[in-house]
Amino acid sequence: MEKEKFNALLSYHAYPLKEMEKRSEEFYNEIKNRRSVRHFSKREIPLHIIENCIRSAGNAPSGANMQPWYFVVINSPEVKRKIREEAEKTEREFYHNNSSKTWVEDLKPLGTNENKPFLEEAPYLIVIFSQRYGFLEDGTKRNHYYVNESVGIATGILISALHHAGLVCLTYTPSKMGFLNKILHRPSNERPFLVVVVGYPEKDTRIPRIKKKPLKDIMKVL
Ligand code: IYR
Repeated sequence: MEKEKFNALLSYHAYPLKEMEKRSEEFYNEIKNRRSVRHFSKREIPLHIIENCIRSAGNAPSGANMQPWYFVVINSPEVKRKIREEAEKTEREFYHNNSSKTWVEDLKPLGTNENKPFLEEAPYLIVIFSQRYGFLEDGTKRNHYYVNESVGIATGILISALHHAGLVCLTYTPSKMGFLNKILHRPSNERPFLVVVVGYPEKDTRIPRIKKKPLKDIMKVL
């Protein structure tokens, strides 16, 4: 290892076991209360809170540290309206024409349909793009690696950061997403990955009666 190219890990902080146990439990107790919400209050949120959450997401690990993500934050009513219009078009197709019966059936417990008023009601939409490749200074292509894994991890951190800040969100995947490049003027090396709808929950909002799998069903120790 060429030592001079590496830094000391000054930011690492070890805790005594008792403290670690407590912290892991506290984090679980906080994150287990995260729920996706589909009805948002129109109350605005200062942009710098969103910026901090995206800074957290941008700290995610990624294949060869290529950081193959881009976040478009939308507060403009006009842009939200365009997104809603196009999203509802593709969802009408999904729910009424094209799609697999089983898929639509599997969504019944969530109570979703082709109407997406939250796209205009929530104060922010964060559209996450994944970059299939990047560019060097001279314009030549630069490979990106494990793009979906990397952007998925960054998205998970973003969702956790929003929840930690006291906000709610919805991870929304329009049935077809190509229109997002057009409306948001993103280049062809970028693919829409996910829309994160962010805000405060609407007063008395309801959420689906769903359960998370218990630990015994999601892990084993060898
Ligand atoms: N995009 C549609 C359908 C949909 C698909 C999945 I997978 C969900 O978890 C929820 C909905 C919609 O958002 O209505």
